[in-house]
Amino acid sequence: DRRKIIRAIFLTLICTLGLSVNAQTKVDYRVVPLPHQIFDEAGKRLTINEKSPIINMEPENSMMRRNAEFLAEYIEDHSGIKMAVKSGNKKKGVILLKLGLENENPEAYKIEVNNKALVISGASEAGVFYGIQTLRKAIPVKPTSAIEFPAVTIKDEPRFSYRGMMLDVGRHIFSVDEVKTYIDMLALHNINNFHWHLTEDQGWRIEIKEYPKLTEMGSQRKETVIGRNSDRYDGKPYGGFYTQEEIREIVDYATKRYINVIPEIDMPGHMLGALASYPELGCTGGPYEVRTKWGIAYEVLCVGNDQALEFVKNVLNEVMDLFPSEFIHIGGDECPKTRWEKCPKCQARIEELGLKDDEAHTAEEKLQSYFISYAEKVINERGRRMIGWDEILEGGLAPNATVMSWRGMSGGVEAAKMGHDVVMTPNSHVYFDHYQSTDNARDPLAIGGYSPVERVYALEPVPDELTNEERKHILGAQANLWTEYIPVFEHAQFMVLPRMAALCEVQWMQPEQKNYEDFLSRLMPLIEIYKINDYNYAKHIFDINAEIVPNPKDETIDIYLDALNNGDIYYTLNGTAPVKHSPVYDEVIKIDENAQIKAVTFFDGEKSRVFSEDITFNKATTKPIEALQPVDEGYRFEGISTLVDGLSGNSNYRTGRWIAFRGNDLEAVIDLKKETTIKEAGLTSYVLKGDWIFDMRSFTVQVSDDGKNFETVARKEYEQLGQSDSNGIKKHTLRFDPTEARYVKIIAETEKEMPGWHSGAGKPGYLFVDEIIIN
Ligand code: NAG
Repeated sequence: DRRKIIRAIFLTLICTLGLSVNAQTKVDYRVVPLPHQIFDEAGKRLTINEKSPIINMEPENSMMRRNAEFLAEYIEDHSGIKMAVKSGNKKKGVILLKLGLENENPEAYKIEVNNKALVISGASEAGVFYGIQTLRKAIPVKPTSAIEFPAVTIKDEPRFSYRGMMLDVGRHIFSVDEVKTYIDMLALHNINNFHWHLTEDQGWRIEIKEYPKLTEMGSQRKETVIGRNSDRYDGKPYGGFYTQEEIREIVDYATKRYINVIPEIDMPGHMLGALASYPELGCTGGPYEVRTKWGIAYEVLCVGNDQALEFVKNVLNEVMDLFPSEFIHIGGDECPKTRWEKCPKCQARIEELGLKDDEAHTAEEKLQSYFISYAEKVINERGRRMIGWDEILEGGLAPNATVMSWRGMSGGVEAAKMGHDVVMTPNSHVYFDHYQSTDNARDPLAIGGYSPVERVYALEPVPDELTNEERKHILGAQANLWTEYIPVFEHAQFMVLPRMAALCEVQWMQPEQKNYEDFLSRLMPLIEIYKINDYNYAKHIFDINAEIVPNPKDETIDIYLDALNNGDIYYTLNGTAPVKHSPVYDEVIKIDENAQIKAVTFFDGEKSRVFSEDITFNKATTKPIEALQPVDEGYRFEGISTLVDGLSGNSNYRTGRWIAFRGNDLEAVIDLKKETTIKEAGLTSYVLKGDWIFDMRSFTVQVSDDGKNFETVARKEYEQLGQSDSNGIKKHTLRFDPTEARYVKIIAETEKEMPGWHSGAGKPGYLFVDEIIIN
């Protein structure tokens, strides 16, 4: 009858509408990190809705029960669909979670979807959890009443067993809830080790019952320096710590998410929090105060003092009571030996142990090694393993130590060659306190450095130079978040997201499967998950990406632009703000006179940051240039042509705008391509003495008309830098009588031996240079 027909039409309508809604909420298994194998299966999709339960097939297993609850929570967060969680061993139900996957890797999992069920099986509970993470990330963030899963088989397992992320709570502390959120962020990225840096010069943050003053006094500093160790202080007391109860709560929270918490008690340097509380533990006996500025302090633990060793033993034992972690981190970084050299107790200990300077190590370095081995014994006695920063190699490595390589990868290589385990966390790639863009003026103040998402992604933790046997010692990789310049949690999130997404592909995926472009496309849905969780993330990846290259053939500076969304890019060349009726970029922009390029794109209705760059021409710009002595390998970037690319570097020397010379000199010849009248030549350098970057010692300009015989037209020598000479950008310009030249040679001598007052005394300094100016 008519009513039936109308109802039928109505139902069909609803269904089609429903389907079209669902068609938009497309499940995509290509998530971050990309699963190892995804086999698209022929066959019908599986539809789930609120009537489809999640069934835990291991009813006796509380971890599995919790896994099922996590999945239900995630599905509700993404879609609004509330699914019941049931236990049972009956093969009924739509999503089934089970153990028993046969795989040597305990974190392996498999997902199988056909039109009857979705089964996640794991080699362990953790494996099931990672399957759940993959499934969660595959489900789009969009309210809906049903989700359709294409038939598939996914087989996945991580490359590395150690996938870490560090958080420094010494410089700035974060609340228990914030730390839990950090742990949630780690779980989303399949990270399984949370390295918790709990003690510092600027604050001791963990309650130790036997030493109450550590938190009464050591957790409080009277004020904090403003900016990068300016002479000004904020006058505001700052402090805080975690009670043992809170620590237990956090460890439990992490354990439920298959994250091991590695506590770090940083020793014997970075310990002013402890020394301020118990001055008898230092070489001079104090008084000490909790440090109010950043950097390295001379005051360290007195290793000649038995009481100090007793302290270390007791603290480590209480720490091991709180943290079930196999690895216990003892720090070991940046411990100056100044006090030990003068301290009678330390010298007596050196004597007693018969430690002597030799070619490789000083007696004080060996004293450090003695101390670290002592800590290791305390840790090993409880069946745990010690891990420390790569300085623990100095003076000889403790017998069972694992090394966390932060000053590049060389410490890790050395340790692996000695048969020790290693975690790679090089500050060249994964120091998340470093800048994420070259446009430092528009980013929040950071410690320095430059590690954009792409550089993080490029990290390969296993160095080529290792043999197959040595490679097995590379347990994995970690990124660190030091928080000197990160006072609040939203800022911490901004520093780690989305760099953590790039990190997790380094940690999880096989290197041959990694692909940065592909990663960026898969990152978008992950960012939707950041959004629903209110995670503050950095948006630099949406910025315009520019490649600016000098083209000596056409004598132009060529600009190539692209943006993540492949959307239109609008630009101007005269410094005015680009708008939607500005020219649209469609092919390389060729610049042959001074210009200020600005460009913008639009993304999801949002405007990207305005890209802006000044290009300034002089007679050397775009001209062929040849280096007669090599550029330093570590700071080569695009090489010598950087000096004639029309761009100038800012106060961040790692962006690729500066190149460096070390050990040899800058010696380069520029071909002006025709006889040209010139009367001045200039070169810009960048000085940062603390980072071993010195200025040039002489600057010479020579000219030639055949490129073979050069004649000096100007030369200037410079004094060695003194301790109080300023850092920063230095312009060196030499003027001379107008002369005709086809070729110009620029020679800048580097500092061959850094002065006596410097920590690198006697070693060669870096010379960082940028634009050559010839007029
Ligand atoms: C290093 C210090 C650390 C500091 C960080 C800043 C290590 C192992 N030590 O100098 O205390 O916060 O760099 O990037 O990284």
